[in-house]
Amino acid sequence: MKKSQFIYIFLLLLVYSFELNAYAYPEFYEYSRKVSGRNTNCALCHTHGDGPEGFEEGQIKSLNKAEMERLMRARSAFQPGIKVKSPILNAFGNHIIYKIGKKKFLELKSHPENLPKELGFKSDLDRDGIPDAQEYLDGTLAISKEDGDPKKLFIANIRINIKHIILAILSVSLMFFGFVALLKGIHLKTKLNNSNGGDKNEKI
Ligand SMILES: [Ca+2]
Repeated sequence: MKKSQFIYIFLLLLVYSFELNAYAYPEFYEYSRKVSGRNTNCALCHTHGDGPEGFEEGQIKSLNKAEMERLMRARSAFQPGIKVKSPILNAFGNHIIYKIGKKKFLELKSHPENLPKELGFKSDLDRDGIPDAQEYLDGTLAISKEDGDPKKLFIANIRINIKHIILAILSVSLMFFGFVALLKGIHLKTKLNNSNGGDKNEKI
């Protein structure tokens, strides 16, 4: 057996042993589901909506050697500040590991309500105006700008486009006042013409 094959099999066994003890951490999406009332699932943080266990794309048994190594690097990132790119996690899942580290993340399993506070409300991965931590509480995807609380998306869109909205209102207002001024001008000219016509008739 080649050395690379041996390493690959070793990594597989290591990952599977981890999986037996830690399957997708449902505590987090269950908490999100409870507080939001939305039907959230593993897709909150994982590449695959059914979680990491399985043979499909984004699931552990489909990973090649390079992906397996990335997975192991992510799983050993116990301290915060380590950039990871786990193939079974989406950008939000990877951001959680980067922001708080795997150690803190595991501690939060018994207190998933504290995850937003630990993450903070600055990061907005999909740039839809709703912070990642808030999307966790809302049960929406932090990696999809189409997925968000409608009212919050509406307000966020107004904030993002406020300059364009003000410019549009100003343009419409100017057009309106310009049109009114034009009508007044036409009216005055017509009145003046009628008045001049009347004077001429009187002279004749
Ligand atoms: Ca967002």
